[in-house]
Amino acid sequence: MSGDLFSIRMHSNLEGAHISGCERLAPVDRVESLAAAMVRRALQHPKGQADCLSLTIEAVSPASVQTTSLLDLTTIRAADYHQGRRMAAELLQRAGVSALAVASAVGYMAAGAAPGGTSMRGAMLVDAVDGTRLEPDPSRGVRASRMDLSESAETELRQRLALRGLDNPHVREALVLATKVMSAPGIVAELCWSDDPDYTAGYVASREYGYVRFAHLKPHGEERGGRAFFVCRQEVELEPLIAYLERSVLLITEVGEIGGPVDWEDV
Ligand code: PML
Repeated sequence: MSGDLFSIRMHSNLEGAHISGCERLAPVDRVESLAAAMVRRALQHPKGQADCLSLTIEAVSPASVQTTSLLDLTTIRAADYHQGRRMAAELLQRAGVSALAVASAVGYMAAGAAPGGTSMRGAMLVDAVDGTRLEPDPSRGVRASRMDLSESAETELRQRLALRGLDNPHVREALVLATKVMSAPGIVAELCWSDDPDYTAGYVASREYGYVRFAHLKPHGEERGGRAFFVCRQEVELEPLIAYLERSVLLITEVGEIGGPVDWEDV
């Protein structure tokens, strides 16, 4: 990726409820095609055709771009979502999240974390010790934003994911987002499962274990999903943390390991 970058961000709603969102960082010659793909995606989403979508395209100051390496990815075999959630909960605790905070986040996500029991547009911020929710707006949540792969890292990642049968937008976008989240000071771990009814997978991300995915973290057909970012409040103030997640610009230039499916005992 060369030249100045643009941040291209889309989010869409249907009857006031969040449907989809995505974003890229790209040089000017790719802006038009990426923006068109985002509009197509909002209009062809499995949750329904959006009736309102917003697209933001803005230049990014070159001096503000930080670079990093992608988290390593591992898949753990899970027979069903009950087993997947048990293993995800155990992994979160190994990463430093209390059992209380895990139970709190899983409970909110399973019930629909936005007011009215729908999925949030962004993520919950959850205190990693006592499980309280910290995000200022429980409907919008906090969005990890302004991050992407360089073109060469994207090519490399797609080749490595394809070898594992994982080269799809869910995995690519979630891995990039989790990498940004785990680069934030004061974040202990992240839990996510998809709000796409046809996609049952989810993951736990942490600095120690990387991006660990489970094929099933929810039942098929379930629309309630989302993200919880677990925060160590002793390490960080909320305002600068949210500013970092939403506004700092992160370009991922190196790809990590893409490991094959393993059993829980091998983690
Ligand atoms: C989403 O796209 O809605 C979140 C996807 C999370 C899991 C992605 C994966 O399969 O690793």
